Amino acid sequence: MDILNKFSLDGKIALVTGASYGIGFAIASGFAAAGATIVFNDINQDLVDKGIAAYKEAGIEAYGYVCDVTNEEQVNAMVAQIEKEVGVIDILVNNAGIIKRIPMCEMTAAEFRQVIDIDLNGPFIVSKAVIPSMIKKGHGKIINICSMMSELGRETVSAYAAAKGGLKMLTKNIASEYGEFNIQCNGIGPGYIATPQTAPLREIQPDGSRHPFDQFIIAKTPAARWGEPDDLTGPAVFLASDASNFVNGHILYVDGGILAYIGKQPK
Ligand code: NAP
Ligand code: GCO
Repeated sequence: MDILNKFSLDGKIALVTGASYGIGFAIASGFAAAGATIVFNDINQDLVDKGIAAYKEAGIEAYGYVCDVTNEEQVNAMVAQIEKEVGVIDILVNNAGIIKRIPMCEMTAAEFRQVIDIDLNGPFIVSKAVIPSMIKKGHGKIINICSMMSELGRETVSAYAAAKGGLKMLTKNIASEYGEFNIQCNGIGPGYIATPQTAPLREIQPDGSRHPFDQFIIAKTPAARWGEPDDLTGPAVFLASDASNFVNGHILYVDGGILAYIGKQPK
């Protein structure tokens, strides 16, 4: 047996949502390296165009679509267009997401709802759109991008933690409800990754020192570093491939050990 073949994505079509840049772009690039055809969406044409150019620069001919994952009509139309222009989606990564860092009692209900809508309702809407064709095809892989906040809370991220905690359980429920159709649904829980979403937490201070939160994360991470988007590509290829056909309803934390560690004692 050539065990590496189990990790091949040759002939597979992968949709990664919100993947013009950041974690989604890295995961899609890893899928391409494993042989998959890459399809992605983002919220406006400018981002999609920039994404297509970035994929092209990386030697990847990606298909890009403008679609807001919270809009069921747009999502259903996008999936139908993908199936017509590219083919049936074999692998879905629900990556699109936002965060709002506001103390809960200062957050409006509208702000809370917006985070839940994108980070939790979005994965529901897109998964619901792709599962019927996966059932017809006889297989499918769904990977939900969860978070440390699927397990832990912290100040100012109430909506995000609620969404990512819900996404963990949506992952387990999709696994439970559709496992019999040879669909595996798992999550990836990244630790703290250096992307535009976390840039505010890593800003160099006026005195030239590292952001206090940056120092905190370094002390909380056994690997003593922020993750890079590329750290997620191997785990994502594993969960998208035949190598994980009996892994279902699992959240794979790719966090450098944060969840295992009480944190380094301050000097
Ligand atoms: P990012 O840099 O902010 O990228 C998020 C992407 O999602 C952007 O392209 C964004 O487009 C897109 N998006 C936002 N709302 C959308 C919508 N309604 N429909 C379609 N696309 C939408 O974030 P990231 O750091 O790469 O994170 C990607 C995922 O990983 C998110 O789910 C995040 O919660 C999760 N995550 C991140 C970290 C981390 O440390 N960075 C750790 C754990 C989990 P716009 O530019 O237009 O907003
Ligand atoms: C924050 C960060 C985190 C990361 C990630 C950790 O403000 O705490 O943005 O939420 O984005 O989700 O796994």
